Amino acid sequence: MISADIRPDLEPYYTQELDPKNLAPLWEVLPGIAKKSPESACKSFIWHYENLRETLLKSAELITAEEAERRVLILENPGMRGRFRITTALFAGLQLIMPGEVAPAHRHTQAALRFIVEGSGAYTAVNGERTNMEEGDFVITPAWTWHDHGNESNEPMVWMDGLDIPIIETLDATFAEKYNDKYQVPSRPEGDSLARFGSGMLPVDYYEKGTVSKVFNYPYARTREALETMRKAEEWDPCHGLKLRFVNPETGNSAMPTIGTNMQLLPKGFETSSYRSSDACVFSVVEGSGKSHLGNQVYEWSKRDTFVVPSWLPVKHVANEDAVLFSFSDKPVQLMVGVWREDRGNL
Ligand code: GTQ
Repeated sequence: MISADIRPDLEPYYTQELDPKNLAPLWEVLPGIAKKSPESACKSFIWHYENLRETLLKSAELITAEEAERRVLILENPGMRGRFRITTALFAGLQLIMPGEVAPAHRHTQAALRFIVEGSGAYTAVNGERTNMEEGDFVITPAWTWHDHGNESNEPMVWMDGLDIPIIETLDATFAEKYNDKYQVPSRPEGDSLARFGSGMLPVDYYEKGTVSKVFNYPYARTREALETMRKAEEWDPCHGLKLRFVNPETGNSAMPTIGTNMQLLPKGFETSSYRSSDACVFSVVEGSGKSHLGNQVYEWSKRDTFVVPSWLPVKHVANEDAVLFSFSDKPVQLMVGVWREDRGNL
């Protein structure tokens, strides 16, 4: 910034001529725009599940899912409090649905993922098809699809929501509406989408390349089995262990256009090499325990914890026992725009 001490003569031009005309001098702000590397308000942080579970369950005594519409505790990045986001571009929260409750049907232009953290037997319905959800399942509700959630089991159910709310807000493309009923009456049998689109096959004469996956539940049983089978080859990536990304089977692109999701296996004792990338990343611990060095901080984690890694911060994971990590980020957007970068150290 050009200091008023150095160029006091510019001041009258700024205040008397530019400001009243809604004009501003770029040269005063350019260093903050063209930065050498990302300088984000986003901070690293971990939410230990055991510290928040009671607090989350208490919300059910205070407000019903129906009254809340979505009973979610937002995971707010400590560097961006009040801005309801976990990274600069993405929202995350923990949603609770108690036995017998319904989170009423609605749709919006923001796309959502659900990653099941605790419980089993609740469902999400997307465009008339229900899917039963189990721990570790990755479920999507694409932009502008009707969706409602219900819990017909006897236990509370908790999942992590990941949404592209800040991206859609930046684009000023937010639309939403409520369904004319509390929930959608199923119009397709359960498992229909997965059978048609998620079995390594597609319906004959179906050649669409949609922007979003028609598979809307990627069951953990399948994901876990894939990782377990792959491990026999013992080809561990130094930075990622074994890491797979969830894809839209029509294209091989990410399941949703704005949010990329992954599942990775780190075997007991594995230490990853230092890695960083330009996509800030949210991790949910599915199995096992370990710790992650995020910059110069160390976070110990175990099952059901959530942690966030800001853009371009070096990461190293250490697994104390076999560990499985789910993660999501805005990487697909960065790839589409051509700005995504990674740094694999000296590898
Ligand atoms: O389940 O539809 O965490 O609309 C935030 C907004 C979840 C949902 C959130 C939503 C939903």
